Amino acid sequence: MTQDIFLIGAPVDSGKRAQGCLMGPDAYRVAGLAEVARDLGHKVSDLGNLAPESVTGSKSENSAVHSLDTTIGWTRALKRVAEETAPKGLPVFMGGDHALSLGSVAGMAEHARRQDRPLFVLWLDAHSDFHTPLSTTSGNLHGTPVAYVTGREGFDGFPEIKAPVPTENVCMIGLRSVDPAERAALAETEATLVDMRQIDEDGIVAPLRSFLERVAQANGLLHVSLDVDFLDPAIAPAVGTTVPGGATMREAHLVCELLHDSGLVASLDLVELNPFLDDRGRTASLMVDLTASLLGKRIFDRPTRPFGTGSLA
Ligand code: 5AB
Ligand code: MN
Ligand code: MN
Ligand code: MN
Repeated sequence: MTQDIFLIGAPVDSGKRAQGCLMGPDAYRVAGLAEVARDLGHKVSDLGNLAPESVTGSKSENSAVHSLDTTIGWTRALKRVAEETAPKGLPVFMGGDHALSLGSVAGMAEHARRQDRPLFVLWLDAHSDFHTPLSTTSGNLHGTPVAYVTGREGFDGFPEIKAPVPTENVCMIGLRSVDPAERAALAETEATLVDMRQIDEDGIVAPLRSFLERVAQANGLLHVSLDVDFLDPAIAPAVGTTVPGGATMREAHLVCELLHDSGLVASLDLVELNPFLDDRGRTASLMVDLTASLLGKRIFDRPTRPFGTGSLA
């Protein structure tokens, strides 16, 4: 299946204090993301880099929160471009830090609402990113997008989300760093939480397949958010928030291969790459390789088991 793919550069760097993610979109370009997708037969348009809308005067009750105006400005711009692009093909948001997903997922939620289909979110990350601007102690808003898109309180000044993503439609895989406030809030939800221990014990395929099965049966649209720190820092060093004990190269490829076979992916975020911290471009190249797997690159052709038929073990 070939697709119309839209590459959207989003040099968001406001979601945390350490800078460098703004170089992410160009690192993906240099690593050949567009060429790789074209070689797989897709039609690719690079829409260039987006800029944040201008916002001034926003305030948070939490004094730790920083760069609120800029992050709200990015959220507005990204929500709009996601809404405009999703009806035409597959948007790939080249980040930028994970504050990017405040806008990309909000826009996809609006797109899904207009299509009268449910949105599902797969969060591939060491972290749950379930803080609100009120609960965060770091003040770093890249740790908040899942809370925002699921409709938690505390996002004053951010665009309204008319159809928040129900928490039962969220699956997080790769978890190994969850703050106490996030843990308590997640316990009140129906989100599927797959931590590294579960991956070690049961493998990464079983929880992913059962989630994809649910998406297919609901005729859902799937947004995938891939944080570089999902991967083990030994293979993906170019990230500010490294957490040891992450996904291996093969686990990550397998996730992307299954995502491709599912035919369910409607939009993709590539986030948290900080090229300033990279080792001869290897993290950028790995992220491009993973995207290639998600877009249909395979070692050999193989019969794919259909999703949505209830036939999966
Ligand atoms: B990332 C932390 N929970 O709130 C916080 O990298 C980390 O987008 C957030 O997943 C990590 O600052 C955000 C300690
Ligand atoms: Mn994240
Ligand atoms: Mn993370
Ligand atoms: Mn991070």
